[in-house]
Amino acid sequence: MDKIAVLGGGSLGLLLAGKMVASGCDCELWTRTGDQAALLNRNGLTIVEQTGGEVRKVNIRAIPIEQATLSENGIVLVAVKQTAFTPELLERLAEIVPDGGTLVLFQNGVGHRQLLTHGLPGRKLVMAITTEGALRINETTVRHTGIGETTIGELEIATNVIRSVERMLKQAGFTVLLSKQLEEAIMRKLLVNAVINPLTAILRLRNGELTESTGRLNAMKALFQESFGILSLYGLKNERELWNIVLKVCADTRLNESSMLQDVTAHRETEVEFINGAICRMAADKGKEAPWNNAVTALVKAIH
Ligand code: KPL
Repeated sequence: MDKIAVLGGGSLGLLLAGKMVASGCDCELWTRTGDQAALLNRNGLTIVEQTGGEVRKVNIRAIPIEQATLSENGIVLVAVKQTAFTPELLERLAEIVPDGGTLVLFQNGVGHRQLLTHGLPGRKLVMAITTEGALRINETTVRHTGIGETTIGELEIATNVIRSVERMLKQAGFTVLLSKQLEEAIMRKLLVNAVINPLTAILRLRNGELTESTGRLNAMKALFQESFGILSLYGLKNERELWNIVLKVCADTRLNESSMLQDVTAHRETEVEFINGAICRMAADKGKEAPWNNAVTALVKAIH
């Protein structure tokens, strides 16, 4: 089996790496800081399950990104946010990931595929769209706050790589779907994030609390309708089904703090520019207005 690594010691990175190691996969975790790697190597990684509160500790091999290496056919699950793709990180990835290596991209929003296609030519890029809920409690502990689904798909890639990523994620207990209709899956996830993430961040609510009052539901609906209207100009269909999916994600991840709320609480830069900001740009390209998306983008930036 080719080497597999997860890049990113945030909530999703800890969840992916922890579950894969727990399922017997030989996977290592690349962190951005040496301190986090040292803590994980010393104390192990603790996963707290939402259902039943089961706690599992796994022994994980954590490596600071400066020391990471990858074999020729290695696979990296990239679980850092888009805001982390600094020129330094891209340069480091270009050194580590050889031509022919595979990067599986778990970012929210849009724009990262173009950035990495340009920044890391010759590498295979697989898009992964996930609705798993995860909350980082501290540098070595993650809570699995919502069971979701992960859709993975290909741009230009041999199917056996996709199959081996699928197999490893399934073995780790994740629900995985394969799709060739990636554009659609990306837009569907963009819509879910465009509604849930900024509103939970601005109102400081957990995902489940968003649907608990008429006022909040009205705001969700307005943001949803505007965003769907814009994305429908790019081919997105099934408005009613998608509204139900937004509500279902809130219910399934009700205890989760969205990644955007986690970012504003920790005073980190958010992905709003790649989610609602991207929808504003898509609207402008079609000569349309996007007042709700403009407003939430400005408000989330104002908090940060
Ligand atoms: O993707 C998410 C996020 O927080 O970024 C959801 C699915 C909304 C879970 O919180």
